[in-house]
Amino acid sequence: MTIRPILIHPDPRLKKVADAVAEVDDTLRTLAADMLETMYDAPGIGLAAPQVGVMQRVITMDCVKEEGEDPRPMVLINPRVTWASEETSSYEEGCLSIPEQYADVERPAEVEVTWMDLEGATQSERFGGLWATCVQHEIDHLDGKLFIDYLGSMKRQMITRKMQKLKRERARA
Ligand code: K1U
Ligand code: ZN
Repeated sequence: MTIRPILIHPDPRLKKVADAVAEVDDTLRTLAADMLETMYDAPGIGLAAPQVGVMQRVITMDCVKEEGEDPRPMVLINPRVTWASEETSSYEEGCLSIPEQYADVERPAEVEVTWMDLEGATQSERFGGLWATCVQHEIDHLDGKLFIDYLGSMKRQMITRKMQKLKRERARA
Protein backbone atom coordinates (compact mmCIF):
# COMPACT_ATOMS: atom_id res chain seq x y z
CA MET A 1 0.00 0.00 0.00
CA THR A 2 1.18 3.50 -0.80
CA ILE A 3 0.49 6.88 0.71
CA ARG A 4 -0.42 9.09 -2.25
CA PRO A 5 0.10 12.88 -2.32
CA ILE A 6 -3.11 14.86 -1.70
CA LEU A 7 -3.87 17.70 -4.13
CA ILE A 8 -4.22 21.14 -2.58
CA HIS A 9 -6.85 23.67 -3.71
CA PRO A 10 -6.75 25.43 -6.15
CA ASP A 11 -6.20 22.59 -8.63
CA PRO A 12 -8.29 22.07 -11.79
CA ARG A 13 -8.70 18.35 -10.98
CA LEU A 14 -10.61 19.26 -7.81
CA LYS A 15 -13.19 21.15 -9.92
CA LYS A 16 -13.95 18.34 -12.41
CA VAL A 17 -16.74 15.75 -12.36
CA ALA A 18 -15.21 12.28 -11.85
CA ASP A 19 -16.03 9.31 -14.12
CA ALA A 20 -18.22 6.38 -13.04
CA VAL A 21 -16.33 3.14 -12.38
CA ALA A 22 -17.27 0.43 -14.90
CA GLU A 23 -15.80 -2.61 -13.12
CA VAL A 24 -13.83 -3.53 -10.04
CA ASP A 25 -10.36 -4.74 -11.05
CA ASP A 26 -6.92 -4.96 -9.39
CA THR A 27 -6.13 -1.34 -10.27
CA LEU A 28 -9.25 -0.21 -8.45
CA ARG A 29 -8.51 -2.48 -5.45
CA THR A 30 -5.01 -0.95 -5.22
CA LEU A 31 -6.48 2.56 -5.45
CA ALA A 32 -8.94 1.78 -2.62
CA ALA A 33 -6.20 0.35 -0.36
CA ASP A 34 -3.94 3.34 -1.07
CA MET A 35 -6.77 5.78 -0.39
CA LEU A 36 -7.52 4.19 3.00
CA GLU A 37 -3.84 4.31 3.94
CA THR A 38 -3.56 7.92 2.75
CA MET A 39 -6.73 8.90 4.67
CA TYR A 40 -5.59 7.31 7.96
CA ASP A 41 -2.09 8.77 7.57
CA ALA A 42 -3.33 12.35 6.95
CA PRO A 43 -5.23 11.89 9.33
CA GLY A 44 -8.72 12.25 7.93
CA ILE A 45 -12.17 10.72 8.21
CA GLY A 46 -12.78 10.65 4.46
CA LEU A 47 -11.06 10.89 1.08
CA ALA A 48 -12.25 11.06 -2.53
CA ALA A 49 -10.24 9.72 -5.48
CA PRO A 50 -9.94 13.15 -7.21
CA GLN A 51 -8.05 14.37 -4.12
CA VAL A 52 -5.25 11.98 -5.12
CA GLY A 53 -5.58 12.95 -8.78
CA VAL A 54 -7.65 9.93 -9.89
CA MET A 55 -10.83 11.06 -11.69
CA GLN A 56 -12.98 8.08 -10.72
CA ARG A 57 -16.06 7.91 -8.49
CA VAL A 58 -14.49 6.25 -5.44
CA ILE A 59 -14.54 7.43 -1.84
CA THR A 60 -13.22 6.08 1.45
CA MET A 61 -14.50 6.91 4.94
CA ASP A 62 -14.09 5.96 8.57
CA CYS A 63 -15.90 8.28 10.98
CA VAL A 64 -15.47 6.10 14.09
CA LYS A 65 -14.28 8.55 16.74
CA GLU A 66 -14.58 6.77 20.06
CA GLU A 67 -11.33 5.43 21.53
CA GLY A 68 -11.55 1.65 21.85
CA GLU A 69 -14.28 1.36 19.20
CA ASP A 70 -13.39 -0.81 16.22
CA PRO A 71 -12.46 1.11 13.06
CA ARG A 72 -14.91 0.90 10.15
CA PRO A 73 -12.97 1.45 6.90
CA MET A 74 -15.46 1.91 4.05
CA VAL A 75 -14.92 2.00 0.29
CA LEU A 76 -17.84 3.33 -1.75
CA ILE A 77 -17.77 3.04 -5.54
CA ASN A 78 -20.19 5.13 -7.64
CA PRO A 79 -21.98 6.38 -4.48
CA ARG A 80 -25.21 8.31 -4.90
CA VAL A 81 -27.64 9.89 -2.49
CA THR A 82 -31.05 8.24 -2.99
CA TRP A 83 -32.82 10.07 -0.15
CA ALA A 84 -32.06 13.12 1.98
CA SER A 85 -33.87 14.29 5.13
CA GLU A 86 -35.61 17.64 5.20
CA GLU A 87 -34.02 18.23 8.57
CA THR A 88 -30.58 19.79 8.23
CA SER A 89 -27.57 19.95 10.52
CA SER A 90 -24.56 22.23 10.58
CA TYR A 91 -21.02 20.94 11.10
CA GLU A 92 -17.66 22.71 11.10
CA GLU A 93 -16.06 20.99 8.10
CA GLY A 94 -12.44 20.66 7.14
CA CYS A 95 -10.83 19.29 3.99
CA LEU A 96 -7.51 17.57 3.41
CA SER A 97 -7.22 19.57 0.16
CA ILE A 98 -7.73 22.84 2.10
CA PRO A 99 -5.50 22.33 5.15
CA GLU A 100 -6.21 24.16 8.42
CA GLN A 101 -9.33 25.94 7.15
CA TYR A 102 -12.70 25.19 8.72
CA ALA A 103 -16.23 26.52 8.22
CA ASP A 104 -19.78 25.63 9.19
CA VAL A 105 -21.69 23.95 6.37
CA GLU A 106 -25.40 23.08 6.54
CA ARG A 107 -26.47 19.82 4.91
CA PRO A 108 -29.29 17.26 5.23
CA ALA A 109 -28.96 15.62 8.66
CA GLU A 110 -29.58 12.11 7.28
CA VAL A 111 -29.02 10.60 3.85
CA GLU A 112 -29.51 7.22 2.24
CA VAL A 113 -26.65 6.27 -0.06
CA THR A 114 -26.39 3.44 -2.60
CA TRP A 115 -22.99 2.28 -3.89
CA MET A 116 -21.02 -0.65 -5.27
CA ASP A 117 -18.57 -2.41 -2.94
CA LEU A 118 -15.20 -3.97 -3.81
CA GLU A 119 -16.94 -7.31 -4.56
CA GLY A 120 -19.11 -5.57 -7.15
CA ALA A 121 -22.25 -5.92 -4.96
CA THR A 122 -24.76 -3.10 -4.50
CA GLN A 123 -24.98 -1.73 -0.96
CA SER A 124 -27.34 0.78 0.59
CA GLU A 125 -27.25 2.45 4.01
CA ARG A 126 -28.81 5.36 5.87
CA PHE A 127 -26.17 7.65 7.43
CA GLY A 128 -26.64 10.20 10.21
CA GLY A 129 -24.41 12.41 12.32
CA LEU A 130 -20.79 12.84 11.22
CA TRP A 131 -21.14 9.94 8.74
CA ALA A 132 -23.89 11.85 6.89
CA THR A 133 -21.79 15.03 6.78
CA CYS A 134 -18.71 13.14 5.61
CA VAL A 135 -20.40 11.08 2.87
CA GLN A 136 -22.00 14.23 1.41
CA HIS A 137 -18.65 16.09 1.56
CA GLU A 138 -16.96 13.20 -0.28
CA ILE A 139 -19.68 12.82 -2.94
CA ASP A 140 -19.35 16.58 -3.52
CA HIS A 141 -15.65 15.98 -4.31
CA LEU A 142 -16.73 13.53 -7.05
CA ASP A 143 -18.84 16.34 -8.55
CA GLY A 144 -16.01 18.90 -8.39
CA LYS A 145 -17.48 20.70 -5.41
CA LEU A 146 -15.58 21.81 -2.29
CA PHE A 147 -17.00 22.83 1.09
CA ILE A 148 -15.84 26.42 0.44
CA ASP A 149 -18.32 26.53 -2.47
CA TYR A 150 -21.05 26.76 0.21
CA LEU A 151 -19.47 29.92 1.67
CA GLY A 152 -19.84 33.52 0.59
CA SER A 153 -17.47 34.70 -2.14
CA MET A 154 -15.38 36.89 0.22
CA LYS A 155 -14.66 34.02 2.61
CA ARG A 156 -14.02 31.63 -0.31
CA GLN A 157 -11.57 34.04 -1.94
CA MET A 158 -9.75 34.61 1.34
CA ILE A 159 -9.28 30.85 1.82
CA THR A 160 -8.22 30.39 -1.82
CA ARG A 161 -5.54 33.10 -1.43
CA LYS A 162 -4.26 31.40 1.73
CA MET A 163 -4.00 28.11 -0.15
CA GLN A 164 -2.16 29.75 -3.08
CA LYS A 165 0.35 31.15 -0.57
CA LEU A 166 0.69 27.74 1.13
CA LYS A 167 1.36 26.07 -2.24
CA ARG A 168 4.02 28.69 -3.11
CA GLU A 169 5.72 28.14 0.26
CA ARG A 170 5.62 24.36 -0.12
CA ALA A 171 7.07 24.61 -3.65
CA ARG A 172 9.98 26.72 -2.34
CA ALA A 173 10.74 24.39 0.62
O1 K1U B 1 -12.50 14.90 2.13
C1 K1U B 1 -11.66 15.34 2.88
O2 K1U B 1 -11.00 16.31 2.58
C2 K1U B 1 -11.47 14.71 4.24
C3 K1U B 1 -12.12 15.47 5.35
C4 K1U B 1 -13.53 14.92 5.52
C5 K1U B 1 -14.49 15.74 6.34
C6 K1U B 1 -14.15 16.34 7.52
C7 K1U B 1 -15.08 17.06 8.24
C8 K1U B 1 -16.35 17.16 7.80
C9 K1U B 1 -16.70 16.57 6.61
C10 K1U B 1 -15.77 15.84 5.89
C11 K1U B 1 -11.30 15.29 6.61
O3 K1U B 1 -11.14 14.20 7.07
S1 K1U B 1 -10.60 16.69 7.33
C12 K1U B 1 -9.81 16.06 8.80
C13 K1U B 1 -10.76 15.74 9.89
O4 K1U B 1 -11.91 16.12 9.86
C14 K1U B 1 -10.31 14.92 11.03
C15 K1U B 1 -9.01 14.52 11.18
C16 K1U B 1 -8.62 13.75 12.26
C17 K1U B 1 -9.53 13.39 13.22
C18 K1U B 1 -10.83 13.78 13.09
C19 K1U B 1 -11.22 14.55 12.01
ZN1 ZN C 1 -12.52 17.43 1.31
